[in-house]
Amino acid sequence: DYTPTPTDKFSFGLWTVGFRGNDPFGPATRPELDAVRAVERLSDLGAWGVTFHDDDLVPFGTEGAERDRIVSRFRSAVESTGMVVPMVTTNLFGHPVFKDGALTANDREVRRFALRKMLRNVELAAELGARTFVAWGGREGAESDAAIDVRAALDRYKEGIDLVCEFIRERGYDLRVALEPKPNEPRGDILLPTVGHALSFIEQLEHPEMVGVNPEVGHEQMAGLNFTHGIAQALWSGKLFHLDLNGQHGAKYDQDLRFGAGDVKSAFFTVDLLESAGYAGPRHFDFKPLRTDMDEGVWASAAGCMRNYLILKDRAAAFRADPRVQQALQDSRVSELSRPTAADGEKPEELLNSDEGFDPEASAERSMHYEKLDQLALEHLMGVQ
Ligand code: GLT
Ligand code: MN
Ligand code: MN
Ligand code: MN
Repeated sequence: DYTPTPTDKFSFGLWTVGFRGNDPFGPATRPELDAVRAVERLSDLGAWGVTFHDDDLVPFGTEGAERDRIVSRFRSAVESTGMVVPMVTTNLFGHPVFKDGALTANDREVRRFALRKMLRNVELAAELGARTFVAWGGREGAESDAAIDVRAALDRYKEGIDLVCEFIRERGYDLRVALEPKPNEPRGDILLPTVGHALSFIEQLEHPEMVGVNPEVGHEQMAGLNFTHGIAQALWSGKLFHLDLNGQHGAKYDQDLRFGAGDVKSAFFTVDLLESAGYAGPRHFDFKPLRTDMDEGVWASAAGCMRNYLILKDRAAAFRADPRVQQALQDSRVSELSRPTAADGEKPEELLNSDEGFDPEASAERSMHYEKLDQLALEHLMGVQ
């Protein structure tokens, strides 16, 4: 009946249900949400985990006893509800000090401050048992190409992530880093704009095995890309450490709709991939409840994310189990792609000289039957059996 339980591994950022509705044209429409209430409500709804930015929990600049009090109050709520903190991330974009970036700010003092903030937050992440440390560099970028030396910025980005990894290793923490790509917003252009850019960057790091990606549905779609293909390549590379599920309608501002709202056909194939590939990580939602709605809408939105995931999981399973689909997949020769192109041990020289009597004209006349296959997917998605 699509009721989530902790075994579904659904997690939410404090900043999602805590979003107060402020946008570039108007202020907050909802009051502040207490972190303990967020944990309790999410747990009641069937969520498994809660994630946060340092500043979501402990307001920027809060130190000493007050900080400790806030953290221990939160930790008690997490423990008493049986929730976990699978991921922690750092706010390196909100305070005006980060207006020109954090790890890649032109001002070196800002970069050093950003790293201290990040390293302190690594300590907190480890203290709360998190296994993934997300790094979203929303302010790492530029509006003018005259204002940034991109190659130097990538050197500094690498230096920063390398220092974080070195710190994790020296402290012996069981923590991996996940970079979150985004093409633009809030900067005109952001560094590491897509999953592909991030995967290539990771190969240049000192400890590439410690770093993966945290792709967000809407961020890839803002760039006009296929999110499902992006996470498929991350899975293929062993780099899908975490992910941000939400909804987006094509190339426009970052909508952060609840998961399933937006491109629902893409969401269907995303869930189909995650479930069939055996992705074992958190199903993390990064969305913003609409600013038109008050408290009950916040929880309807959170519940909707999980319910939509479970409905799509059910639809995807029905799609895979349907004998008509299995026949259609066979007619479309989808599994033939898993067969290597060369024969076992075959050399390119042998392939070059192989004469199989292949007739390109006859082959070109064969239909792939994808229209029928895609229609079956759509009908399962729409609930027509
Ligand atoms: C911010 C951003 C998200 C990131 C968060 C992690 S912060 O809300 O819009 O996409 O996942 O830093
Ligand atoms: Mn995100
Ligand atoms: Mn987003
Ligand atoms: Mn966001």
